Amino acid sequence: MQGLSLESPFFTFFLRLPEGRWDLFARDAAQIEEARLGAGVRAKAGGLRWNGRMEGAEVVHHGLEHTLHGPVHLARLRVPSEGIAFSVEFAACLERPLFLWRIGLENAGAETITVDTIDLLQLGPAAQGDDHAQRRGQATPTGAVRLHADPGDLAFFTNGFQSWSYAGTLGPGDRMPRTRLGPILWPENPDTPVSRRPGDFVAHMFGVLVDRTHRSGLLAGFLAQRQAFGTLQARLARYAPSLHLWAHGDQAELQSGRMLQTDWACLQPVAMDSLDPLAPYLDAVAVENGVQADRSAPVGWCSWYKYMKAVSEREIDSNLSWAAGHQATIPLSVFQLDDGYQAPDAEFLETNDRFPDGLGVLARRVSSQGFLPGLWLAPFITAPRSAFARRHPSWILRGRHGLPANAGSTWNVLSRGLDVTHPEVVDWARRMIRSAVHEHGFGYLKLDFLYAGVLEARRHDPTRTRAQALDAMLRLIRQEAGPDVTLLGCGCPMGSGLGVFDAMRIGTDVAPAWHPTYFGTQFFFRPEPTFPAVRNVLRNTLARMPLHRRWWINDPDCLLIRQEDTRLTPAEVQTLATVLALSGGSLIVSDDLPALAEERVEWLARLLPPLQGRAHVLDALDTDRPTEIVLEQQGPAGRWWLCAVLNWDEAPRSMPIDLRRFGLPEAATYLWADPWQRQAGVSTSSTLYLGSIPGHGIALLAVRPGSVDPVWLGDTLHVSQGHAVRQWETDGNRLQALLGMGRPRSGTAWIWLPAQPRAAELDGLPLGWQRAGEGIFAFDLHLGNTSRLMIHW
Ligand code: 9PG
Repeated sequence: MQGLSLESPFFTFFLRLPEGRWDLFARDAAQIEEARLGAGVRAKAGGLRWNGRMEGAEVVHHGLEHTLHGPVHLARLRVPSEGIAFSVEFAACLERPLFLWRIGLENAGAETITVDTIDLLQLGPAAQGDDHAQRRGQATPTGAVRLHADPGDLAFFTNGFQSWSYAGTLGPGDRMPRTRLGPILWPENPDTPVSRRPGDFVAHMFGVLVDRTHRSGLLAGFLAQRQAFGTLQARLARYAPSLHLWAHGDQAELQSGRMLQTDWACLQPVAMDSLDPLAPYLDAVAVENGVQADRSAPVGWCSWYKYMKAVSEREIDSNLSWAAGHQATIPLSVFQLDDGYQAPDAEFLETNDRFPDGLGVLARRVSSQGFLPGLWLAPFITAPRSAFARRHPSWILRGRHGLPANAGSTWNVLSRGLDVTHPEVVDWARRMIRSAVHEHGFGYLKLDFLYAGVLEARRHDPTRTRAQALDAMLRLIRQEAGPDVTLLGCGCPMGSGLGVFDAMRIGTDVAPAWHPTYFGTQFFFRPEPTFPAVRNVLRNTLARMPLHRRWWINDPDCLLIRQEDTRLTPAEVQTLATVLALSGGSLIVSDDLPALAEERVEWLARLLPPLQGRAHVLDALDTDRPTEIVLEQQGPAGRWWLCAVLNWDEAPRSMPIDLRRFGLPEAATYLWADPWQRQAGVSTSSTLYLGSIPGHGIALLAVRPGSVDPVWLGDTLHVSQGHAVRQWETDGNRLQALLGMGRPRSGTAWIWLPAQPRAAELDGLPLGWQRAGEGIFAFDLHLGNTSRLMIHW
């Protein structure tokens, strides 16, 4: 058989020529057979399809090459076709389990053509009634993807198009979550068919097909979204699943002699039970996009979820004074004004009469109190009848028939998107960023509704795909802002934010209710997958946890910790607080700070500073209601594991905790503490059976293997349950420890001791204790910046 092959320690690849079909065998895992490429373009004379055949293909290169992703075995082919020269590259990474490929389209004819889709992977039968597939001439069955010789229970992890879009794992009986609010809600990625059939799913940029029985899977996606947005369609037919991966050409014009090359497509075999199953792909994306996610997570306050559009200077001031007055115990750093300050006919950064002093004065006031001033901007969206829209009709994105493209019903009107390829829009956006940062002094910008720049529409520059248009604009924004400003992307097509944003919203808006609620009712709204609600925020935060500190700092949206003006039960607030804390992402509280009850201030204090690292969600590839989260910690008092178990049910539930699943080493005994329930214990079994977890509640345990020496089990001082310990020394029957969070803190600590204590002192003063379990003693501590603890037994 004619063809070409590539080998790596992870894959064997074979391309048949001239058919252009290819096979990929991952070691002990997924197999792909007879995959093929394709492309659709339009010329004056009509549509043109390349069905992936490689007649007359010339192999331009076949050998070792060094890339950003390490050494690869690479094959580069040139495939002439009617008027188009395709260049196709396949690369097997030698040092990581990644297989990469991409397609270039060069217009070799004299006339301009437009690009429809570029198909990188077509496997399995097309879904019945799948117009999209039919349009791509793909109604006939093509190749196959197999995860296991004897297929088990399949599922699909879908990544949503933009920040607010659904992300999570769905099974064969599930339907692709979609809104019932239609065009009222923001538009999703255009040109993406969303099937109503169970087991038929789409994902954006990447998705993962898994076999839940055999615990293995296959990730397919793109390493970047700079050239074209990418979509993955999956159908979970047990014996003949389908995968289609394509790049959106968006009808961008390709002039004679011009080339459009897709971002790298990527396949990665997935071991579902490894702690970090998507790591090779996620790391490669970071490298490909030059991401540096080394900043600390933003911690602060945001005006939106308490005041919404009615926010005024007075409320900013009262919260600012509270935050300044509590700086010693509640160390916040960012203070961000959200939507609601703009003048009704604002062109630029003019404020309304609730902000008589203007933004510059406000920013200076925030800075002078020691905070980083933050500002919300939505540079690519406008209300249809705004003065702004009337002044700049040519800036508004319009569809084929000249009607304005719908950007969703943002503020109770169907809003409009701006053409980010229009030089005047570019200029205006740059001036606005420059002014916000360099004239007004905002060091933190939340850039919102960014998807509105990539609506399906005609553009001033018709040669750019939507992805290219947004990419260019966002990079200019970063340039204007400068490297030091913290940029948060929101409502942003996920891949476009890579290498631009320090932080990225990774889910829908939070709200002071578990389920979607509108004007006090859940009726009709409750199933909404992306309507503001804690449930929806938690789902996306858990699903997109592994992106954190790889692609950017994840922003799970704000913490609502208030006790009033909320429908959240105390258990639900604890769940939100715990998941946000474990995510390690931005920690922005959005309450009326002076109105917080003492207990809630105390809960907030425990979350600061944010945890380092990135938690693992053990069942995120199994379900969109994952229950198990783990984050390993280390400090002077040794190693410990933060293990959280989430109860999605309304009713209380007891949930056994299998510590081996959480990665704890074998041990004769385990010691645990549970700060929310204020309990601690010893277990001789590696499965913990605690009392029941409240409805929508969470158990957050610090777990450590037992020892013969004293053990710090956990505490209510900090969510880490151990970082208050600075030094920990045992000498005979005496423990000496240095404790402190660098600020005054009070709380309870649970300590295991080899025997009953005889005396304890904190900073030289006698300290009492209570027995809290077998060998476990609870100490109420009032710590200074640092304090000395001494215990005798
Ligand atoms: C300000 C808010 C907050 C929030 C953002 C974003 O479809 N909608 O009508 C819709 C409205 C608001 C919204 C998302 C969707 O929220 O996520 O944090 O900044 O804008 O208007």
